[in-house]
Amino acid sequence: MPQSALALTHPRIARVPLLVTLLAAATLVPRAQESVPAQNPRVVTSYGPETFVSRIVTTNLAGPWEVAWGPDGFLWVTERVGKRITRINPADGSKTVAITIDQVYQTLAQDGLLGMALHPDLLKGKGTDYVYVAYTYDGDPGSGVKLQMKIRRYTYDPQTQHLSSPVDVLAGLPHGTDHGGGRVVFGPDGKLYISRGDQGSNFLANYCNRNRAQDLPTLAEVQAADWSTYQGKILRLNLDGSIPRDNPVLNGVRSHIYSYGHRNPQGLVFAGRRLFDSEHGESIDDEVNLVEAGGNYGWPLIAGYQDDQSYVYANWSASSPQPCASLKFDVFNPPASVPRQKESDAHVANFKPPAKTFFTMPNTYDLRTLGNATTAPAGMKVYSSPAIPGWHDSLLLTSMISGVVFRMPLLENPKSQTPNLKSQLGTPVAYFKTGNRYRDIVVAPDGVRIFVVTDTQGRTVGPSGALVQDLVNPGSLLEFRWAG
Ligand SMILES: [Ca+2]
Ligand SMILES: [Ca+2]
Ligand SMILES: [Ca+2]
Repeated sequence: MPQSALALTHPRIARVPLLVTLLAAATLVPRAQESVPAQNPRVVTSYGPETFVSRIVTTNLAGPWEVAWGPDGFLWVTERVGKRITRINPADGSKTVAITIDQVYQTLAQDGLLGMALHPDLLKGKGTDYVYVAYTYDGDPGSGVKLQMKIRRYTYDPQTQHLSSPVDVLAGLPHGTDHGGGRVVFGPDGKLYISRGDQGSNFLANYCNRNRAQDLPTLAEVQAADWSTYQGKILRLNLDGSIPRDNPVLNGVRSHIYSYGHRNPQGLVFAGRRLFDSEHGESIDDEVNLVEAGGNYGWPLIAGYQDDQSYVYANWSASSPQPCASLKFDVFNPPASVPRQKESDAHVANFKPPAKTFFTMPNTYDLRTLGNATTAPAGMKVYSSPAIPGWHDSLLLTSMISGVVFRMPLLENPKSQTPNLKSQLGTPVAYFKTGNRYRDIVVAPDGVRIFVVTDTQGRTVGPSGALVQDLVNPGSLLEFRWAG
């Protein structure tokens, strides 16, 4: 679900304690391709068997976007709209602001202070008490506004409990009015990985902007530090912002680009040495991908699998002879002047199909009456604790539209030559249903407590299965404690 299309609601303070979730055992069952689906799969109807007790840790967070478990036992949260990094005591919900970043420019649904990665040696006395953030800023020094993104490093002082000493790692990254990606993770190789959205190009208000998710930079662009092709990409950087010498060479050029053909990757996480992203589809096919160096993830030529189901690429910016600007955008019925291309006619070198989709639907699925078959995936973390039986080595994925967390077991690929590189995902099992949009998730070291942060506004599946705008716990940090 495109966030730019979401209607606004007034955030309000949560006032109802969450209920104990006692839910029946079942899993999501893929639908047969031949049948005509009668309902939207974003409405989850079955859940995992475990019992969790939930509570509100704190509320009144201004757009919490990233939540990390700090080495100090606090939950570190970025507030997208609040432009600050807040440390929250999980025991009592008390908040300490580590920094407010005044340079953050925020006016829309997908800009502001976004991702954050804590250095693995934070507070280990090694002189690397670093925190990396991604945020949008105004790159135009004059009166105009040029929306751009940067990656910045701060240093944490445990005495003052403040972040200071900013160092810009990489600035001048393109950012548009939609589909911003924005996750930052620290790789096991000591590199930073950044997810970048396609800026919503070829869609909604940006329908006449050519989608650049397939574009790769020239050598001259890289030498000129022109990062304009960094849309719909996963980037890989050295900690000083330079281009790693072992980044993939794409179209003859090495750049920060690690993989491409992404739409709006809002989740990014390492499971051991394997990198996964989650990204929003258009009307169907939200994806979770195993992200590999040099991989092309297909967008906008291919949505989900290369299967010609419920998606045809329509390139609005190439409309001829009628110029795109003279047309009215209609995702279901592009005019004849807009070139269309079937997925099976796309020749995509090194195409990587998704590891999992939410949801691949047959052409018989009626998008007009049943709505987008998407779940709006966001933050991901790996569950690596032995605490909850059967959960060890699972990927946890937050959903905004379905208002659940999906758990997918990480599985060995039986064809893999290398053991212990679990790169396949088992059947998703849903948990934690509330009338909220879950933006990000983290697991406490005890493996018993799982925390999620919620959006302040937007739509989610309500009790009747219809979408509602009245979120139950907007802008909150919620705890789900395993109870057996
Ligand atoms: Ca300006
Ligand atoms: Ca894809
Ligand atoms: Ca497809």
